Parts: sequence; C-alpha cells; structure tokens
Amino acid sequence: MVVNDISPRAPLDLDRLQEAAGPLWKVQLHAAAESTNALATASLERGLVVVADHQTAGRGRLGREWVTPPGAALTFSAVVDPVVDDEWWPLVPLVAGYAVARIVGGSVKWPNDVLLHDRKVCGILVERVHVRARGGDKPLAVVGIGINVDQTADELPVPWASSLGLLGFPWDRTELFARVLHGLRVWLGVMTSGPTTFVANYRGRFDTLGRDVRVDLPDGSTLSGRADGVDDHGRLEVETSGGTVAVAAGDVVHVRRAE
Ligand code: BT5
Repeated sequence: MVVNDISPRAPLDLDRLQEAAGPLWKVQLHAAAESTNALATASLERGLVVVADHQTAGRGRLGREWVTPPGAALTFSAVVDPVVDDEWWPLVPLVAGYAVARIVGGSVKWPNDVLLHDRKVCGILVERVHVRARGGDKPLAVVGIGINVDQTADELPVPWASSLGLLGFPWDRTELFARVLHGLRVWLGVMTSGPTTFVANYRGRFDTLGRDVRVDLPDGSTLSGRADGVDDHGRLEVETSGGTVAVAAGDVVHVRRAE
C-alpha cells in the first residue's frame, strides 16, 4: 500500500491525475460538481473519467444520496465499454466494488458496497447508457465510484460509514485513483472471457456469505433467509424456508443483516 507525504486534503491536480491514470484514460477534473455520474453520462465518451474534488449532489442507487465533504473523498465516474454479453452486464457493478475492495483490503457487501472493518467506505453506482454506433445502439457503462478517503468521524453521513484514514489506512487520493482505475480495467478484462474467474474471486471477498439477511424488494415485501452465495450472474442466493431464491441487484432495495 502506498502511504505518502502528500496531505490527503491537498486539492486534486489535473496533471497529476492524468499522469496517474495513464494514456488509456482521458481525465476531466471539476473543483466542484453535482454528480460525476451525471457529467459522465452527459458527455459519453469511452475512456473518459470525470473526477470531482467536491461532489455536491452525489447520487446513490435508487435515488439515494452519496454525501461527501470537500477534498476528503475520491469521487469519480469512468465511461467504459465492458465488452461482455448482455447476460453478464449485471456483474459490472460487482466488478467495480470488487476491484476497490481488493485495493483497500476490504470486503464486498452484496452487491457492491465496500466494507472495511465492517464499515462502508465505498459505494458504486453503475449506469448503463446507450450510444449510437454503426449498426445500432451500443451500451456503455458509467461506473461511478465514491471512496471515503479522509473524512473525520463527524464528516460521515451515517453511523455505519467510515473512511480509510479513520480506519488507519491513509491514502493519497491520486494514488488511489490510479490503482482503482487500473483494477477496474484489469477485472473488466477478466470478464471478457466469461464470468467464472471473476465470480470465483468475488466470492473470496464476499462479506455477506452465511449471514442472516432481510432483503427488501421493490413491491414492499421482504425475503428473509440465509445468504448462501452468489451465482454466476451475480445474483444473491438466499436460502429461505421455501427454498433457495436468487435475487438480482436491480430488483433489491436493501439487503440488511437480520438482527
Ligand atoms: C451507493 O449507493 O453506495 C452508490 C454511491 C455512488 C457514489 C459515486 S461518487 C461518484 C459517482 N457520482 C455520483 O453521483 N455517484 C457516484 P447506495 O447503495 O444506494 O447507498 C447510498 C446510501 O449510503 C445512502 O442512503 C446512505 O445511507 C449511505 N451513504 C451516503 N453517503 C455515504 C458515504 N459517504 N459513505 C458511506 N455511506 C454513505
């Protein structure tokens, strides 16, 4: 892990970010922006990475919010072409969460929250966007990644959140950015030959296994059972009294640990 002498709160610098990202990415930096996902979705360009030093209206999944103070978090969105069959698209957010978890030494709470010491330090929001291409529409993924790097306890929006710094792992945001982009590229690359290798690795960092969970579904109902695993499509397998049910991330409002 890289720990260095650059203050984590030093403002991000475009030249440093671009150098860290390398020539395969085109970095765009905003001192302040509402949501990097919104910006990346608006100017869809494969390889574009939109970074905000301060994200003022960060988006979570299902209309929820992602809240970070100025200069303390890493918030960015990368436009990628996952080159996978439609059937494996639901795995793209899991790939992003897994890539971050590996780098920060954390685990993944299904589907893609990154936990460290049982606290959420990173959230992922992937949006699938269609661009016009020769021969029809082509989907691209806007992979939004928010990592709590240096927040103090009173800067965290919810009690179950923490930051890497608070947990004893200080990171330079630019260095972390470079590592995460690289990891994302590597693991999306692994996915192009099918999900098996990725899913096996994901299972190794899967925090939810064996836990009693309550899954809130969009229609207001809940499913209770024991998290039994993740299938090859990235669905959570829940062992219920009526048998095993596989739930897809897109169909789930919340997965809570049963108390
Ligand atoms: C997520 O949603 O965890 C996805 C967050 C994605 C944020 C990135 S930042 C760059 C890019 N641009 C964007 O606009 N978004 C992406 P979800 O699983 O729905 O979790 C949201 C919930 O996490 C909130 O309802 C809070 O309970 C909690 N939360 C909000 N801010 C948090 C933070 N900084 N750390 C930990 N938990 C947080």
